[in-house]
Amino acid sequence: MKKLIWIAALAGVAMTAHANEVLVNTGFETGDVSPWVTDLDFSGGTGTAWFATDTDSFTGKWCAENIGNMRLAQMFTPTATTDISSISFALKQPVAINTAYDFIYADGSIDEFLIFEQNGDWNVYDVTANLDPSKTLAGFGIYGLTGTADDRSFVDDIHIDAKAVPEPASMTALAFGALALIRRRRK
Ligand SMILES: [Ca+2]
Repeated sequence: MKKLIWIAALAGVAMTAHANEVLVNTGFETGDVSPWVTDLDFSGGTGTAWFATDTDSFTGKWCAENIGNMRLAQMFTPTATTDISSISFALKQPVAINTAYDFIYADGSIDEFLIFEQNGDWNVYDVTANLDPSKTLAGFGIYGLTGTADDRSFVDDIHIDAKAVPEPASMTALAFGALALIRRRRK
């Protein structure tokens, strides 16, 4: 009985640890933003592109920082939104949160959403519900801001979790099970 409880506990841990993470370097703990890139700049050339910093973080030691309004983006293996279980990120803008994030779809379209918040501290946003259920997600982007007394933006723990797919071994087991059923029916 004790063993069973342990297995259940371990399974629970695995489920919350982003086992099927679509993104790479989700928490910037490499000390670098790569393979994230600063791919758009609406700061008129006055800002500082996204970089890794250990002066602040939501978890771990590092996060990504931007001064000005630029987009931090990462492209990945296109994944049907119906295969995505959750998408979330932690964001902090010292004065007031006033930003946008992009769902970059495989068909070339971009859905942009705005966030306004007054507390100026770290907040976690679960934006799963905004995914278009008819599309395939190929990238994610998030923006900094301009026009406040402190135009810094910090992001951390950007997660896109895919739904668990059966492992090849269990797929084979399923296939054999199906074959056995078919054979039984034919008899
Ligand atoms: Ca981190």
